Amino acid sequence: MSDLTLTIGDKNLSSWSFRPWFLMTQAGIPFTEENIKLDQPETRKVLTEKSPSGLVPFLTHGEIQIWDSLAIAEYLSDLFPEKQLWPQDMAARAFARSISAEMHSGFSALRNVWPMHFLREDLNHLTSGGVQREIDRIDHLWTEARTKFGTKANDDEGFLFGKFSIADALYAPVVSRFITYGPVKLSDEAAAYMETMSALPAWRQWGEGARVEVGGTQ
Ligand SMILES: N[C@@H](CCC(=O)N[C@@H](CS)C(=O)NCC(=O)O)C(=O)O
Repeated sequence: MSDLTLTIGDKNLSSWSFRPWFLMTQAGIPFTEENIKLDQPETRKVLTEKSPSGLVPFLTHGEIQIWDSLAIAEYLSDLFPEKQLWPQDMAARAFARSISAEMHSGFSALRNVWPMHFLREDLNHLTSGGVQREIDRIDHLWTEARTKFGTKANDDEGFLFGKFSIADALYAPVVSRFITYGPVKLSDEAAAYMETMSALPAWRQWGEGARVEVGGTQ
């Protein structure tokens, strides 16, 4: 049993939970998963008792608790330096940190108008409220990451910076939204990036977990 416990919300809906779960699973970091069902009468009480922030996700490592997806990612990067969760090249790392921070603090139109529904691929394509502007920005960021860094890396595996990194985990729920509400118009590089992400075993595993949670109804 691992000494790391990641507490998350519903797999179909909790985009913030998806990020550290996907990071740890794809990077091969062992952990115990704890699930809290959101939107239930008892959810607030459970979260208030257990979570430092009253939200999911949070990570427990012995006496230490880390909350908020980006802080969890940084903690894991410190704990497992050999996993190289940030790109090794300094310019690539600066870009990766910038786009991860931009994801973490921004894209509110996309988050509000297109909430994550991991299991759906057929929802209406509503691009009001700044959504299209944010799609364009993400298309630009993914394309720039791939062409400037990803494709130039010796060990390019199709991720934003070649090898899998925290930036990919931060953008995983966006890939899911683009599948759910798409098709969205993207550059060839960005579209290929989506294919890489959604073909991963960790992606499938999250989807299988989501399907079990909803009782196979979606
Ligand atoms: N900034 C936080 C956001 C966490 C967050 O908003 N989590 C939502 C679920 S995705 C939550 O816990 N909501 C509590 C509730 O629905 O009661 C992070 O990066 O982890």
